[in-house]
Amino acid sequence: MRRPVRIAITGAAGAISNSLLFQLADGSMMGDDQPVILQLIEMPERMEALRGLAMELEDCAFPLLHTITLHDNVEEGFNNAHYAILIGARPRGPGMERRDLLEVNAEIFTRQGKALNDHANRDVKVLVVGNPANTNALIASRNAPRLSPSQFTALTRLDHNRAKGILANHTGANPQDIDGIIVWGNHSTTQFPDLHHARVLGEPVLNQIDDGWYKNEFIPRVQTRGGQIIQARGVSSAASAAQAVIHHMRDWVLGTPSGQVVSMGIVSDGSYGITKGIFYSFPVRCNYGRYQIVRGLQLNDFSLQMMKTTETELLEEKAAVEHLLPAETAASHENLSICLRSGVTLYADGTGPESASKYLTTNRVM
Ligand code: NAX
Repeated sequence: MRRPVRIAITGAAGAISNSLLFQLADGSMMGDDQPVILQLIEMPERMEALRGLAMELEDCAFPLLHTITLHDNVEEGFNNAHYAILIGARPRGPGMERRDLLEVNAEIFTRQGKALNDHANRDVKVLVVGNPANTNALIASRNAPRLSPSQFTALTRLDHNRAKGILANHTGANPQDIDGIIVWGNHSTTQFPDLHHARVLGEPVLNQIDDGWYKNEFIPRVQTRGGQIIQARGVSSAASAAQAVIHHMRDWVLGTPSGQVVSMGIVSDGSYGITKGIFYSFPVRCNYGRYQIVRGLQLNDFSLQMMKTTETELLEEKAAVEHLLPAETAASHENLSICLRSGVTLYADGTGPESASKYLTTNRVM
């Protein structure tokens, strides 16, 4: 049996976690030979609900569930975590402007970035789910100077999966026969679900669907899907979000299936002309625990315009929280090459390369 890995989850008693935790415990994310330690984090007033959820997890008798720990603060909850899934965030309240929402969440993610920096495993992989996810990822990452920006990601896989599901339904194809969908930009209504590189069974999708349907129905449907679900259900997407978290982390850790492209919110290195240092959803492939942006795609004027719109929104979000971003981490986010770290895991017991750092210097690309 392999050594257990530590997975920290904030917002652990919420709706998304309610679906997610059972999949984490049954091996869906890390594989069916990887034991897990779940470090569950909630607000103090939700600890009793969290205790109930932990009892349910125990009652499933999952062979891979090594330990569950419960925490009412992130400093303790992130201790030695190899993976951190940041779901807890403040929802928009009545009369709250978008700027207010950005500000209250900025405080939460500033603290979480610092706690990851100080307490998590040096090679922690972080996924931000709580909204506004891209900008929350930026804030957390900018507050973690010891970690590489490439260790932080934002969830746009739900948008990617939504695009695939809706397209599969429209064309009658099986979702597994569709590849090359890209979601560019922000996890918001400005995102650009791009089908120009998508194929069904190897054939370009845009040859098989009506351009009017693509531009006037498909794109807005994917962009506003979250709102449509809230309208219909009265609450926001939960099970599909949990599934997307599993897909995102499993691909990052275990690799994307050969040749497949997925969408991840990651720090921009300037690819495709996107401003460096913001968290933007790009097409990526993953292997050996690292992701790489798919390069060399031809983009037409329509795509470039759509990508610009969502980039502009992210720049506005960044401007609204600029005063909370430490100046000392600006350079590392805009010049990735000076701060990338290896993907080697350092265990809390001191084994790992740090003890041998005199002989081992690592600056491998993550
Ligand atoms: P819930 O309201 O059901 O659960 C959130 C939980 O987080 C609550 O139990 C709350 O007590 C806890 N929490 C709040 N602040 C916390 C903090 N600072 N530390 C620890 N715990 C904290 O929301 P849920 O439906 O689970 O959604 C959670 C977040 O995901 C929301 O921000 C939501 O907007 C966002 N989403 C993001 C998606 C994405 O694709 N990126 C899609 C789904 C979802 O809308």
